[in-house]
Amino acid sequence: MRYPVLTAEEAIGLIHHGDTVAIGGFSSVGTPKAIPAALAAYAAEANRDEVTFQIGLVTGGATGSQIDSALAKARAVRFRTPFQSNPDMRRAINAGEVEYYDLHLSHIGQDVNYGFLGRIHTAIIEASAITPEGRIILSTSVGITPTIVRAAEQIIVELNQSHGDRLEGMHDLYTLETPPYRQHIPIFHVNDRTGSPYLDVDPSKIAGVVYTNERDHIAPFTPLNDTTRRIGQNVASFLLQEWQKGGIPRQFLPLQSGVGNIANAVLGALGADPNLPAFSMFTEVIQNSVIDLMLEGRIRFATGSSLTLSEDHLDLMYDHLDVFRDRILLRPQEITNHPEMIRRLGVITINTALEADLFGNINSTHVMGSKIMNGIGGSADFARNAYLSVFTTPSTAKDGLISSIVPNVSHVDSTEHDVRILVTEQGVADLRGKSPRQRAACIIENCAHPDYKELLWDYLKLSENRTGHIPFSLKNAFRMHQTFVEEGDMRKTRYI
Ligand code: 0RQ
Repeated sequence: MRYPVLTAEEAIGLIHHGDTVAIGGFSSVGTPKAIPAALAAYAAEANRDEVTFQIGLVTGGATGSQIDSALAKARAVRFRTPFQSNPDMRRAINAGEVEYYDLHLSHIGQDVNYGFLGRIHTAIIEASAITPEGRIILSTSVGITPTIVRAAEQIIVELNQSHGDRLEGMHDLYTLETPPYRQHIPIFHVNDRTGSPYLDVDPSKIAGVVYTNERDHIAPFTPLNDTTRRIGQNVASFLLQEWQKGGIPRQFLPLQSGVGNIANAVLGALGADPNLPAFSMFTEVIQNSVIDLMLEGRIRFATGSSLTLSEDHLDLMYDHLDVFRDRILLRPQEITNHPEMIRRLGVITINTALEADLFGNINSTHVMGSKIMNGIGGSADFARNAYLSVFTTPSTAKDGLISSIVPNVSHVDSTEHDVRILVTEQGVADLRGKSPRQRAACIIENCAHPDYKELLWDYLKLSENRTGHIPFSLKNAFRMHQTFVEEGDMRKTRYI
C-alpha cells in the first residue's frame, strides 16, 4: 500500500471546523462507515457545551444512520445538501439548526463541478479495491463519487474488504465535461457501456486509506397493506392497458421507480402481472424487488446508481453472480438522472407524492408547506423528462385526517406540466390533453377519497371564474390545510 494507512480516528484529524466534506455513496449504500462515525464521536465531544466543530456536508443522496443521524445528533452539520431521509437530520433542519439546500439529484454533481458550492476540502469515499496508481473499484454505489474525487483537495478512502473482488466490472463510470466542452452521452440502450469500470483518481490527492469490513445496513420495508397493494395494481393495470392499445411500444420501455413502500408495491405488481412483457429498469436505486424479479426472468436489465439491497439480497446476488454481472450496471447519478438519457430512452417514471392538487401539481417534500420530509431527490429529474410520468399517493394520510388531494398543493416540486398520470388506491387520473378544469374533474372523480369528494367539488364551484383559465380562490386555496392545522381534521373545512 503506497498510501498512508490510517485509523478512522487519525483520518478525522485531516478534517477541520468550517470545512466542506463530500461523502461518496448513494441511497445509504456504498457510503463510508468508520470515518463518519469517528467524526460524529469527535464532534459530540467538541460540541458538548457550545458548538465549536461543524462542517458542510455534501452527498450524492441519502446516507445511512452512521452519517446523517450521528452527525445531526452531534450538531456537527451547519450545511447539508442535496437529499436526506433521516429523522434526526430532518428534525435538525426543521428546527433551523442545519441550512438545507434541497436539490435535483442530477444537479448536485454539476453544482460541485461548477464551483457553486465553494471549495470541497475533503472527499471521503468507500472502495472495494485500490491500486497504487490510484485506480479504484467502487462498492455498492456510485452517486457523485467520480465528481467529488476530482473536485476535492484531498481524498480519504475507506477500503471495505467485505465485498472482495465481486463487484469488479459492475460499474460504468462516464465523466461529463463542463460547458462549453460538454459532449453528448453515448448511451442509446439501457445496457450500453460507455465509461470505465474503474475510477481513476490522482494518487497524490489520496491522504490516507482506512480499512473496514462492514456491509451496508438498509431499513427494512414495512409489509404491503391494502392501500399500497391497490396503488400497485392500479399502476400495473393502467400500464397494461396503455401497452395493449399501443401507447407504449411492443418491446415496452424502461421503467424508473422511486424508493419506499409504495414504489416497492408498484414494482411487485408490475413484475407479477403475466400479461406485461419482461422489462428493463433505468432508475436511481436498484432495490430488493429488482433482484427477485430478475431471477424470475421478469426484469431483463437494470441500471441505477446504487444496489440498495438487504444483506440476504446482496448474498443472493453474489450467489448468482453469473446471472447478475451482465445484467446490472451502476452509473454516476449524473447519468442515471440525466434529462438527455431519460428523454432519449423513453423512461416511464413512477414516483410518490405527499400531496397532489386538482391541477396536477405535486408536493413531494414539505408537509403543510413548511416541514421538510426528505427532499425532491430524483423525482423531478425523471418526471419532467419522462415518456410517461406517473405519480402515486394514498388518497389520504394520517388515518384519513388529511386528504392527499387538495385544491392547491402547499409546496410545488413537480409542476402540472410534468405530471401525466396520477394514481391513488381509488383509481387512475389520466391528465394527458386536459385543461385545468378537465383535470380537476378527472382527479376528483378518480383519485380523491370519498370523504373528500364533495369538499373538493365545492372548492371548484366557488372558485369558478369563467374569465380565468384555472379555477382559483385566493381566500380558500389553503383552507383545507388551515383547517387541519387548527382543528386536526381536513374534513371539518368550511370555505369562506
Ligand atoms: O409519515 O413517517 O410519520 O408515518 O409522510 O409517507 O405514505 O409512508 O410514503 O415512505 O413512500 O414516502 C413522498 C416522502 C413518500 C417519498 C415520500 C406522511 C405519512 C408518513 C411518509 P410518518 P408514506 P413513502 C427518486 C425517488 C421524494 C424523493 C423521491 C419521497 C410520511 O416518496 O421522499 O421521489 N419522495 N425519490 O403519514 C402530511 C400529507 C402526507 C403526509 C404522507 N399529505 N400530509 N403528511 N404523509 N402524505 C427516484 C428514484 O429512482 C429513487
